[in-house]
Amino acid sequence: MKNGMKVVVLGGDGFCGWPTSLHLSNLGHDVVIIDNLSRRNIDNELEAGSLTPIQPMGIRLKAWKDVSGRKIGFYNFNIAEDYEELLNVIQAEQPDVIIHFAEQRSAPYSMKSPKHKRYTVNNNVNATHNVLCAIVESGMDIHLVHLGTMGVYGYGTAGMKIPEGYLDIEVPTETGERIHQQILYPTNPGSVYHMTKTQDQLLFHYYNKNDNVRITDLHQGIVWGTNTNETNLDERLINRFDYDGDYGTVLNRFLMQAAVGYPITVHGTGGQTRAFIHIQDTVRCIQLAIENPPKCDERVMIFNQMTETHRVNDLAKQVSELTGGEIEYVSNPRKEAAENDLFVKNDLFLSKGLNPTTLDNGLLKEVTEVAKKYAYRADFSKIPAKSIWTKEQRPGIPEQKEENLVK
Ligand code: NAD
Ligand code: USQ
Repeated sequence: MKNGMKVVVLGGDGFCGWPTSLHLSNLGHDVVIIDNLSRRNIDNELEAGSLTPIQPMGIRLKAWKDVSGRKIGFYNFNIAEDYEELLNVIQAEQPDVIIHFAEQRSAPYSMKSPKHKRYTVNNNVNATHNVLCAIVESGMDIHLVHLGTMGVYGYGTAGMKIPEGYLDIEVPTETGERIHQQILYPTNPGSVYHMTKTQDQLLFHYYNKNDNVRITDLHQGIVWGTNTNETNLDERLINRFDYDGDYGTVLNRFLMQAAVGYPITVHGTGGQTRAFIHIQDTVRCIQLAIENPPKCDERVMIFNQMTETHRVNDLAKQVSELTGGEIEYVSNPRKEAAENDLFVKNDLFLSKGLNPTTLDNGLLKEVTEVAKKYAYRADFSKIPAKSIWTKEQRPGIPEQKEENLVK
């Protein structure tokens, strides 16, 4: 690995992108962020916001300079629409690595209406395609690291652990021979958002095959936690904490709900099993991914970026036992299986030296403490998940009326 690489972080103002940018800058890399602040605009649209008081980009960057003495560059434009600007920045900055977080990442937001479905597809697929196209047009050998999702596989198990991207298959030929092949694991998205990530996979496959673009696709599970070693250095560096029904993810929502005295909203029976990773491990995995790039003629490298799997109902019980929070089983607004098992391989990151942070009570408490500290900023009306997958589903609103809940 080169020391002090030039790293362009697409989506570096977001929940995963911001702590990653700080982590890589802290390691001595020269980091430049591109972000159109669309996530902050979606907060305005939804009249919701981060529980933690995130600072404007200018203040974030100044705080980092004050704390570390290091400068992070910033460009504000839309990579899905401003292709020429993206190409110009790539040519000017000459990055060794581009890390691509810049997509609309909420499944419920992507299912809210035809407008939201179309925005998610246009934004995500064009963003990814523009990056690939610009890398090729620049003529540079740039390693692209993309944040994908475990949801590309669906959450089933064909009686085996989900492999890292590729499935070994045996094809019977007409002569009776059996030929071994590896194919991309069949996709099975559960939302329009997840579907865009399955499309990304094909774009990567094609540009890798045709143009030898070096690509690492990280199939990440649900990220929990809020702060990392670097965001903890100064209050102005604080990371996002999404808790609303569209952007809040399950474990952080449960911890926040318990902390502010709102029922823990388990959808349906809570039988869904999902893969999880702590935000501190997210930034470490991305470090490992850029330190271990694929070779120039290697196929797309796919890692499962997760450390453990849990059933939603078990998480709710664990949070309830830890905090005394009350569980409420609400309607499931999503069209998803009532129950699933999930077994996942994550050998690649373990082999590169990842030492997984597991879901211990200390870390769960830490998130609860952050949520308690900023509980005064919570808007209870934004907590229930109201985006429904089809007309058959009902919003996940607790029976207790909002006004009866202690604030
Ligand atoms: P986020 O919404 O907090 O951050 C995404 C950032 O990208 C935002 O700052 C947004 O303004 C920016 N962005 C979006 N579209 C853009 C565009 N067209 N041009 C420029 N900037 C744009 O999301 P996150 O939680 O940080 O997720 C980052 C990536 O990781 C996503 O691709 C997501 O699919 C993936 N991921 C997230 C999780 C999770 O639990 N948060 C889990 C698995 C995978
Ligand atoms: N759930 C509840 N109660 C809640 C919220 C969610 O029971 O209050 C349930 C959902 O019904 C679902 C599960 O928890 O079964 C996970 O929901 P989630 O919102 O935490 O996760 P998801 O929609 O899958 O999306 C998140 C990120 C997305 C990322 C994905 C990784 O928003 O960007 O791609 O996790 S994964 O789940 O592995 O596909």
